[in-house]
Amino acid sequence: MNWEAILAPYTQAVDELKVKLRRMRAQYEYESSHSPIEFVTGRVKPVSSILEKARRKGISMDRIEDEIQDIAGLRIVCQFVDDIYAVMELLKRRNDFEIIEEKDYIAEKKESGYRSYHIIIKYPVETIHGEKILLAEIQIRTLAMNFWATNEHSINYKYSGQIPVDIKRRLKRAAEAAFRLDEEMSSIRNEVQEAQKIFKKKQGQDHRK
Ligand code: 0O2
Repeated sequence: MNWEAILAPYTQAVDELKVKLRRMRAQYEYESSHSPIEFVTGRVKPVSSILEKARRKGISMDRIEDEIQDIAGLRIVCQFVDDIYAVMELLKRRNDFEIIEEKDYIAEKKESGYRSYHIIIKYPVETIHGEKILLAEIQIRTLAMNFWATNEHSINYKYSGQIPVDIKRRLKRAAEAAFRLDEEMSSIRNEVQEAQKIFKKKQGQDHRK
């Protein structure tokens, strides 16, 4: 299989979507209002991970692009849980892609303790052979959820998915601690935001000195 050719439109989609989603944050900055988006990352799934997922899920080579929905993956990280739903509203209003699936792993966390909001979108890219509509996954999560998921992902990789029981238990406890952190921060959200506004204003003043 010519992976370079297959993945080229996905690389294009990730590049385009990173720019578009990052501009959303920039627009809030121009307007000096709180951005529900803290930062945006994106990646194209490595070929080895695509093949591993296909093998694990029994997906044949000719079905990979239809059934592996996260070959193009974007991640939007927010400060507060409410921001996730604000971002979802913004994404639903857009005309440049269609949301075809929503998975709320915040309301219903995964067995591992994983929390995040996922959407699958249909996104059109312009290629030299015409338009290609492909699938991409956008994960939306808080900084605390991201911290947990990044660490759990590394541990999972280290143990090839067979995490020892004791570490699994600790990870679940850590997931609950991250959840409580999000709850506590939400309860003092106004304080945090006011402090950040004051800090930003001061930074602006210092910059002009
Ligand atoms: P990557 O790129 O290494 O992160 P699945 O059957 O669960 O593998 P499915 O059905 O395609 O996958 O969709 P799901 O579970 O909605 O989303 C899969 C992606 O969500 C994963 O991608 C992770 O990025 C993230 N994710 C889901 N569950 C967990 C979890 O328990 N821990 C962590 N850290 N991340 C999770 P991949 O395929 O792992 O790829």
